[in-house]
Amino acid sequence: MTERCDLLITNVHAATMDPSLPGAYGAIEDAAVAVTGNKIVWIGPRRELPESTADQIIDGEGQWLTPGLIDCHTHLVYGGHRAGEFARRLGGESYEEVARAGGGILSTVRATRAASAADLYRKAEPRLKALMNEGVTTIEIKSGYGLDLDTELKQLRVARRLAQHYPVNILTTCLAAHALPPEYDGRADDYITLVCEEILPAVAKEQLADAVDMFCENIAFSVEQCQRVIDAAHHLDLPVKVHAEQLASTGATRMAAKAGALSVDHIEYITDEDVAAMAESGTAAVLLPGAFYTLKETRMPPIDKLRAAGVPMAISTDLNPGTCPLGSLRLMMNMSCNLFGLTPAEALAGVTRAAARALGVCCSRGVLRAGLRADMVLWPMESPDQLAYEMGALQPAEVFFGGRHVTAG
Ligand code: DI6
Ligand code: FE
Repeated sequence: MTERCDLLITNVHAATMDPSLPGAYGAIEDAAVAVTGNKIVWIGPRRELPESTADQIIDGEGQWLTPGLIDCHTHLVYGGHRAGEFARRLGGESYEEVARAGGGILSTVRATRAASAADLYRKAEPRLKALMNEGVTTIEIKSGYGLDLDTELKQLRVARRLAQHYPVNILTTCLAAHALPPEYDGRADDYITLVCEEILPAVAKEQLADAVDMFCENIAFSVEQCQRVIDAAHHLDLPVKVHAEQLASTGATRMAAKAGALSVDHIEYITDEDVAAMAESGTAAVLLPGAFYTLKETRMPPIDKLRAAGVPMAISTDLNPGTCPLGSLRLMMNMSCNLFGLTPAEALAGVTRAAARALGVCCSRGVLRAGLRADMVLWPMESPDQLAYEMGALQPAEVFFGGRHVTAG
């Protein structure tokens, strides 16, 4: 019997990233991929392809096919910019000093509160497109530059609206516990009460967030305050993620792991016990080398220990106006190798399979496998190692979003 599918791609090499296949890339040389609807229905060596007919057949011309890239940690909906702060930091002021002087996150909060939803949408579009143009098919977007009910809702609605207009999956995260708004100065516990009792329930009621995040750091919220946010999120059936131990060791990672968090992000200052706790809970590590680079940090996340413990290591841009105004996930792959010592294959896993884990969507994407979404990128390259190595000239030849061919470039 002849199988029928919507799309058949032949004459490609597939970097499936499927850990059940041999090799770091789970590579299938001279592969074929069959797609029906928005899913992969068959993938394997071309010579094993069952006799098939397809509405559309694409000759991959010997290029490489990867899963669509996933940027699992961004703050790409915001008002204003912080080029002035960049100059101050170049002049010697630290990120913490700028933040404590009322700049940093709070300056973006002022700009985001002042912006209309239409302004925020227009400013976010080129950031989104920059990521999409390099083969990103799933993007997480956080709020956290509102710090009041209306502006948090405004940011999340803009993120949801982007998803309606662009061929990309957008997952949204409420990061209302990002910084203490000026009107709550000296009353952090009261602000956390507002987050738990008003902002999160309103966000959940409108189904505006797929997860809840928090900034657990000496310049932001304490472990105790973050635990309250976690409890409130769980009460609303929302999974949690934590910005943890970027600037100091705080215990945030252990708290997050104990709560079964999807991910802990940054984690430059984690200890051996933290790594063990993550391995036990299945919490993913999200490495953000662009923020490390921008802040000229010197303390590295403990990559060897994470690797040895089998903790999934995702890589993301952290795209935001303060610590990583760098809208390129491919550049982050390169930085994760050069700055953190990941292999090129770990870098690709970090923006596919592990990033899907960090978002809690690994049952639907992140590897090329029958039954998963046909989010795929065809790259004009001879080796998948080139993805972490070669910036600029190497661009996707084709991007498929849920089996649909979307214009690349
Ligand atoms: N960690 C970060 O890297 C960003 N937020 C956070 O909690 C930085 C946000 C900013 O500086 O605007
Ligand atoms: Fe962040």
